[in-house]
Amino acid sequence: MAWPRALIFDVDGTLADTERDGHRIAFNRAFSDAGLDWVWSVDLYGKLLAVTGGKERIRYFLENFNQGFDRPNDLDAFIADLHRAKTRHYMSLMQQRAIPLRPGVERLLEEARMAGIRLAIATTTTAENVKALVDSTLPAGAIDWFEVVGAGDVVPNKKPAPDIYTWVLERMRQSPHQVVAFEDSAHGLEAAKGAGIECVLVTVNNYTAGQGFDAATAVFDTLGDEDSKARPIFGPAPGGDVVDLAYIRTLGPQER
Ligand code: XBP
Ligand code: MG
Repeated sequence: MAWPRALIFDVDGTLADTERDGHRIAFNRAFSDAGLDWVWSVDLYGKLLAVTGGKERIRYFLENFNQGFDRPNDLDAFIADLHRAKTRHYMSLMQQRAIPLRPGVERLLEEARMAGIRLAIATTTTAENVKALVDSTLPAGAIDWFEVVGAGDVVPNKKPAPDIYTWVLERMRQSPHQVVAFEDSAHGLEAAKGAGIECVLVTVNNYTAGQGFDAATAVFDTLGDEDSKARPIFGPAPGGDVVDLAYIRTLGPQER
């Protein structure tokens, strides 16, 4: 049977560099709207990325970086409200096309579609945010390229827990041995591996470049495109200049 059967993509940091100039800005706008004097700098945000999920990240901030804050009685509701406002700001940033896709993402998605390889998403962010990013960066209706979108709170435990990958694999009725996962972070890699996915390709970014990726199949700076070669950091290098299906197929079980 042809391998791989499906490609499963993380979103934040993998499809696009959304954290620093997307999510972080949206959090800060939501804080400001709520009359809070919290400002998440680029450096602080890097520390807060230790925790995935926006609501979880706000709570982690309060527990570790803002212990003096006079908490409201219903902290859960307070965080949920802030997070809803943050999602609105994030979606409006996407509508302004604030963040492009990373090099090679659209190329590989198109190649997989032409080859009849199934596509899916496994992310910690909300489904609305995924759609807003896809709508702003790919042709109209491209959200339907992804058969399954596993996002946000559909599972109780976010990455590095394997739950979101397991959820997506179950809905696709796909064995983890037949898919390739694309990630940008150590948390994402751990989640994919935890769900039994053997082939995980990592493209690092400024926030994740220093993390440990020994369990990855290969690590690159980007997937590479016509005018920007994929630079291999770890694992087998592609024969060509980009991460494409010809390269991915060499990573399949029959070749190992
Ligand atoms: C993404 C995240 C998310 C986003 C914010 O991780 O950690 O928390 O930063 O999204 P991954 P929400 O790329 O591993 O999925 O605020 O919508 O939760
Ligand atoms: Mg990510």
